[in-house]
Amino acid sequence: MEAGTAGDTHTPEIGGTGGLERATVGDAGSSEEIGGRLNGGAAGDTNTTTGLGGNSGAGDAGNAGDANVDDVHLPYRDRSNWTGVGFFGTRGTYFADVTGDGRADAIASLASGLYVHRSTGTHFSANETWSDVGFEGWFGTYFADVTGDGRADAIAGWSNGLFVRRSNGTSFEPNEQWTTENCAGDSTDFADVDGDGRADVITRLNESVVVRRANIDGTGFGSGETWSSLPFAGNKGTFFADVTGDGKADAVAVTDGGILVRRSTGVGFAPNEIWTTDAFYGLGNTFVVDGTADGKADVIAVNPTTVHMRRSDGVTFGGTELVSNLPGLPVLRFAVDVNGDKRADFVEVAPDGVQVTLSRE
Ligand SMILES: [Ca+2]
Ligand SMILES: [Ca+2]
Ligand SMILES: [Ca+2]
Ligand SMILES: [Ca+2]
Repeated sequence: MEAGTAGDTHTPEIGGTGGLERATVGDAGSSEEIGGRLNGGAAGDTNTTTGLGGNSGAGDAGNAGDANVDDVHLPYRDRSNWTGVGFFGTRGTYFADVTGDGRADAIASLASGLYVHRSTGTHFSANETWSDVGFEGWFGTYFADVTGDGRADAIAGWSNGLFVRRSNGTSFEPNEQWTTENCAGDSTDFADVDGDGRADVITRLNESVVVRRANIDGTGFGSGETWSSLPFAGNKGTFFADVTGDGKADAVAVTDGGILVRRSTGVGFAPNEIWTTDAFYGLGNTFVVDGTADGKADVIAVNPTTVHMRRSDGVTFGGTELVSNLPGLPVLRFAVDVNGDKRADFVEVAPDGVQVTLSRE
């Protein structure tokens, strides 16, 4: 039996695929689905907010020097349309490397299935059907490499467990149940915290942070381990990314009073370290991703007309640098490497297509 979506067979309490979509991104559009995917996010998509950082309040720490910088040398400059036409999934739009070539691909989740447009490094190529049934979770749908083969797999989070459909490079294989535990919390993230090349599950709860590691066989998640017996949260964002460059994702809390890091030891998160003593976050988005290709994730703050970065040197985040003065589009935005040079690029899901701003040296 093709197991289909997790909702169909495993979560009667939620009521199937019509259930909640709390963590699904990009679902603002309500237009007809195929048209939405192929012919444009149109009005629906423009209602999507610029996201995680929120648009209220003060607190952009880094506006110094904008007017005098020679933008020719900025790392993020020209924007180009990688799809030519509007692209978004009514159940979610994602960017992850499902083919294993180092370039993040574009993924649209619709009720009818999962659709992939491969990155060529210069554009997203033609539509491919990777699943002819819908696949989404109640509390979240994710794309991360949990099997360790370099290809991001599809993951659906339900109250009765996590369901994985592994990528084989050309499609998502049948549904597998990887844990029977509820991994929902204040947030659920997938990142490789123990450095074995497989993304693990990180659940933040009111009183702790629980990790379930992907097993060495690539067949399931282990039981819950308490990696922090204290809560961990940033009021401007909480992230799991390798800021120290040892291959293990660390915990990063971005707050309006500074940025805290708890290093992964491989078996837990070490005590808090203060990596910035001043506020640094974006009014549009804040990302903790490697913008410099040194293997250490940096903090990138996207504001309405500027983007700033503070580089990780492995022990702290350095001074604020202007990296782009391209005004951001008021659409869903991602920071992910789409051309395989190890530097995160900006990807904006605009009504007329997916706009990419590549990073460069
Ligand atoms: Ca995989
Ligand atoms: Ca792992
Ligand atoms: Ca870096
Ligand atoms: Ca790149």
